[in-house]
Amino acid sequence: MADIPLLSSVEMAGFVAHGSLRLDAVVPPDMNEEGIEVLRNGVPGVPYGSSVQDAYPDGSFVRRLIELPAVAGALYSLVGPGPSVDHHAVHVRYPHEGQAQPLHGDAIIDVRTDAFDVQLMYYPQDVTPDMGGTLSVPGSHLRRTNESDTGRYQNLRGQSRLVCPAGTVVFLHHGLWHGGRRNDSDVERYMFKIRFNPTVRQRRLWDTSDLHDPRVAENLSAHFPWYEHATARLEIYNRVLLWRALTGDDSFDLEHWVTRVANRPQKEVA
Ligand SMILES: O=C(O)CCC(=O)C(=O)O
Ligand SMILES: [Fe+2]
Repeated sequence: MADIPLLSSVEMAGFVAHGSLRLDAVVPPDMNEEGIEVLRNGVPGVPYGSSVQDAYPDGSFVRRLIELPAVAGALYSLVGPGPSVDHHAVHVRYPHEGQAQPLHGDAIIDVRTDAFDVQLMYYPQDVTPDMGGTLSVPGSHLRRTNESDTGRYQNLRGQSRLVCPAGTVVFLHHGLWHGGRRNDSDVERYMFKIRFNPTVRQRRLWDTSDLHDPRVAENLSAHFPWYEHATARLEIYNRVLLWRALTGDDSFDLEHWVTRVANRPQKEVA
């Protein structure tokens, strides 16, 4: 995969900790202009499990979007070659609509620890602070909740309300808590989302040449302000499980937490 820029291990570790990866202004202005029109006109649904080739014909806007090198490189690093399309949707936040979408995860029931789907979110316009950018809660993706169970939470410390330049693409782990915010501006805010399912094992699909860079462990240890003192350790624990699955290195650990819990000696006393 020499022709697309793959993520580094440091970036992958950042994704495993945050549950998202943001690529600012990676879509060029002429495509963004076209993109707004495409989203305004609506993008017809495709059957669950469609291949990218079937869902988005060669040369179509969406196909060109996901073939942009930075987008293709990130997608390959996260879910590998040939992902299938779970579903896609155009999300519009309307001017002065008066309410936000409740916080939610898009997964209904999903307890996988060794695989994940990603959601590509594409913003063709500049998203200013009053336009209802997508709110997300860093580090929430491994705290397993079912879809809208988090809807009662209004604000969490350290939450991130997206403000971004036109042409920004964000990749979300399927479990990340998020929701469209209230649009207090005069313009419609557009976003196009595609959920991708991996069709290969998600193992060392990125550029692993920096696998032992100390920033990998540093990124995996990231703390987020909304975490409880004790339960925060469970987030780190779950990240270690995911990192082990992604790298195949079952000796990887942080603070010996997974090692301790994995210790079930089979040796009998003689
Ligand atoms: O509009 C947004 O920013 C988010 C939309 C969304 O998450 C959804 O409808 O599932
Ligand atoms: Fe959503």
